[in-house]
Amino acid sequence: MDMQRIPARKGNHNLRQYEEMRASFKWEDIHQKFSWNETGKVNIAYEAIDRHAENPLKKDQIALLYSAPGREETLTFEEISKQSNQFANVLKKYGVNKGDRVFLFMPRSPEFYVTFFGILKTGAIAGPLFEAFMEQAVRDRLQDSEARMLITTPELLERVPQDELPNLEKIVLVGGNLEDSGKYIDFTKEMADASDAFDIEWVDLEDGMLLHYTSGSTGKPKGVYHVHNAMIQHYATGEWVLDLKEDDIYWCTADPGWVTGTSYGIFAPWLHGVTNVIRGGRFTPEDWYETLAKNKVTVWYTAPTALRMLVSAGEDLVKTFDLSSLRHIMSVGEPLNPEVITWGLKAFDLRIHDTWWMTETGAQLIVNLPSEEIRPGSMGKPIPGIEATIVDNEGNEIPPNQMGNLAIKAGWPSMMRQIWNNPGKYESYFINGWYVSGDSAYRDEDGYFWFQGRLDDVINTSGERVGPFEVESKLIEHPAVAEAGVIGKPDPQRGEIIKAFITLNPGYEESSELLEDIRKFVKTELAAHAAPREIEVRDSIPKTRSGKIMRRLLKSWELGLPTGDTSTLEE
Ligand code: 6R9
Repeated sequence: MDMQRIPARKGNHNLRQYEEMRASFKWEDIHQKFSWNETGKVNIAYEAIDRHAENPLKKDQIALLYSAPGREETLTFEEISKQSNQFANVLKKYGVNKGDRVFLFMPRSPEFYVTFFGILKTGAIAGPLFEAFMEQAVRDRLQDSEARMLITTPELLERVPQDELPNLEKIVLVGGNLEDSGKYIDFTKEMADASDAFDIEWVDLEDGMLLHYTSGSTGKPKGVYHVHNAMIQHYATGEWVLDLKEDDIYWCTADPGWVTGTSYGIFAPWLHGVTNVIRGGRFTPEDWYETLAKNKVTVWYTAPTALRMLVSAGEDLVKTFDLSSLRHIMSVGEPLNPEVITWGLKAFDLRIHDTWWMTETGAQLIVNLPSEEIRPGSMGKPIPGIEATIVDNEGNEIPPNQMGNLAIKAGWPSMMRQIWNNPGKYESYFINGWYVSGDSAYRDEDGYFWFQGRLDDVINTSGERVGPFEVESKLIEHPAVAEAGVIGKPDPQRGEIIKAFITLNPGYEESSELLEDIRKFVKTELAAHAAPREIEVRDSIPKTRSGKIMRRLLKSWELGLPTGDTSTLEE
């Protein structure tokens, strides 16, 4: 087969239909599919869960097919609906109102999904956090969002610096056996007392629903604010890109602390009423295949890092599992290597469809559609309703085959509506009516987009977005570290690894113990995925005259590349 072009397979629509949609589709066309068409009021929790629970033919269908080491459980649409009603009543009892921020900090578990929808049903804004976050990461997010309530587990509680969170009124503890006292609310006990009927808070399409914190190249992580309206695009891409049909068994491997784990781990599948596989815990390649085989997964959404891990595990392993149910695979988060696509054709006899989008975009924008030819190495084309282009630094469109900044015509349904508490930052994303992504890319004559890299210093390690500034700030909190500069270093398995350059304070000598101690410090205070895999001690860190760390220069040195313009380098 010609690796440059992988022919289309069958999808929900054929190519001609997509081309027609690209020419004439309007997002408003999707509105008719939802109840707000009549009432003008909406709640994404109703459309994703309660709507199916009200349907006699759907209510007993398994919505959540959960497994983790030591725990297997299923929940039907009716069960999630009732349990999230119960939890919404608990939240109301403790004074949660529309617009309040309620955060979730716990492992993937049935309780995560129940409490998540409970939050949305009250009209409050949900803020999911990665379970792996350590104290500093938790503090930054809860402080910035002024969260009133947090749902967590007794094990994770020690990472919540309660003294420094004046707005945090209550903490719901899932698991354990705590007496209700003062700040703590016992989940199990409260749920047992709560009614499973709840008057859902009907909100406007533009009302807030979700805050996802994500990293930029400077400053603290920023709160990307999404509204209920996003569901229009979650629904549409669920049909076009995920290719969902009602009897699908769908698995998205992403954690809900990441936008992929909410938009495509929660909303898109359940808006379509499919059975959603959730796998908790850490995985080996065997676990991945077993999850696919045992649950007879039909549609699978994963990431290049995971796929590369499977490639390394070899073709013999995949052949020992019955994966005959699988019919559609997608990837997101990092560039999808053509080698992985080639391997997918051999291992699964399926194409792997790349999808491009960001926390800020809320849903997929540039994709390989099932009925469209794939050009390995390209992210594909914009979905219907989306206009994408390449712009220069002034926001002017540039011709095909020239590299520039990937930009999207502002105004799509799932676009972020705010950066929490930071209107200036929000404005800085837009120029001439374009949302400018910060990814460099080019577009070929046929309209396929080709990713080239990040234009800023943001690191993408195993698909996780890490801001160098956060890691540098943490590093210099270590008593031995005077200054730090952090870069992403290319890595065949992880995309990039985090490499830190540091200078030491007087009185400290370089040793492998010290470097390991510094690494551990970042790991335990910030997050495991943010800990540098490599640390290099230097006499100085290159800085501009205005004192900014020149990460670009560090990177050039690391890669043995020309250093370019160093005129702003401090002597
Ligand atoms: C959904 C998500 C966004 C950044 C984005 C880009 C990179 C995402 C990609 C991709 C190459 C793809 N990225 N998808 N790079 N090919 N298909 O990943 O959100 O965590 O905010 O990251 O990830 O650099 O700008 P987020």
